[in-house]
Order: sequence, then structure tokens, then C-alpha cells
Amino acid sequence: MYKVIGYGGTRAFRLLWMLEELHIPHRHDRVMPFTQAARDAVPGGRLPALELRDGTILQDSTAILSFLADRYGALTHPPGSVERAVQDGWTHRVGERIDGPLMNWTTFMQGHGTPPVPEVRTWVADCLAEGFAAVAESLPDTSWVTGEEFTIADIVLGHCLHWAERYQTMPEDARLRAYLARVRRRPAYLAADSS
Ligand SMILES: N[C@@H](CCC(=O)N[C@@H](CS)C(=O)NCC(=O)O)C(=O)O
Repeated sequence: MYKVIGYGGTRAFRLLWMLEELHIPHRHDRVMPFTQAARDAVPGGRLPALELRDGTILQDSTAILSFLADRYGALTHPPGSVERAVQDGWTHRVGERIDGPLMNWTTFMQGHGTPPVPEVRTWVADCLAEGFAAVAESLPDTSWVTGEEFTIADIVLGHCLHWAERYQTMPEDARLRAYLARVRRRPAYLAADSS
């Protein structure tokens, strides 16, 4: 059985959500990041991770989503298709424009590392606001980012918005809020959120 390693309040949520979407039974080891338990659990201590049935440990949430999607032929467009390139473009864009700045913001809020000078805090907040605006402007007029089919790119964007809301940094943007409302109607999202 697969084992998700990582606390559900982190990017481990993406893996829990994906496995719920695929109806794949799994175990969940709620290891907190930045702890000795994390360093003992996976090489380098970076979470989340997915432990396979043979003990192999996979790391990086988007790589793991791609692995599961390709392995089960679900929530992805086929490799080599134009639709896949659009899907991967979304995954990378959300990673660069929202996930990165949001991680910096969260790190400040949680007080990890050296407290940033006010100029750095402002710069990170501005990067995040610009990233949200850029993503909101390029959202297509469809239910999901590549059309009417929900894909792993939607798990990455949906999770970033869920995360932003928890850290009180979700913008008042009607397109992003409508998108998050659609995400929240998915039974697999709700199941992952309560696990
Ligand atoms: N790109 C990675 C980022 C993972 C990440 O930044 N994990 C943080 C916790 S949210 C971590 O474990 N940091 C501890 C460290 O880097 O030592 C992913 O999507 O899985």
C-alpha cells in the first residue's frame, strides 16, 4: 500500500487529494516538516514524499502527482499531446508564480529562519499578489485550467488557493474565488481535507 509521508497542512495534501481522486487506499504518516522525524523519514528531510510498496521513496509533490497520473492514466492528458504541454505549462506557472512566493510567505508567518527585513516581506507579498493576478488573468473560461477535464494541474492550483486562504493571503479575485468554490465541491478534496 502507498504511504504518504507529510502533514496534511502542507503539500502532502496534494498527494492525499490525488489518491482520493483515484480511489487508491493508502496509509498516512503525519510527519511535520523541519523536524528530526522528517530527516529520519526521507533523504534530506524534504516533505512530502510517497513511499511505494517496495520501500522506494519518491519526493516532490508535482513529480509524485505526475507519476500517479501517468501510472494510472488518470487526471492527465497523454504525454506528447498539445493538451499535456498546456497542462504542464500550468503546473510550472503556478509553481513559479504562486507556490514559490507562498512558501516564502508561509516561512515568514511560521517564523522559520532569520526574520526578514520589512523590505523583503513587502517584496514577497508583492510577488505573491502579482502571481495571483497573472494566474487569474490567464484562467480560461472553462471549469478547469485545461478545459472541462480536471487534471493534476488543477490539484496544484487548487491546493495553492486552499493554502493561501489558510494563511489569510487569498486575494479578493472573483475568478480565483469561483475556481476555489468549484474545487471545494469535489468529494476527493473534501475527503483529503478531513483525513
Ligand atoms: N517542491 C517541493 C517543495 C517541498 C518543500 O518545500 N517542503 C518543505 C516543507 S513545506 C520542507 O520539507 N522543507 C524542509 C527542508 O527543505 O529542509 C514539493 O512540491 O514537494
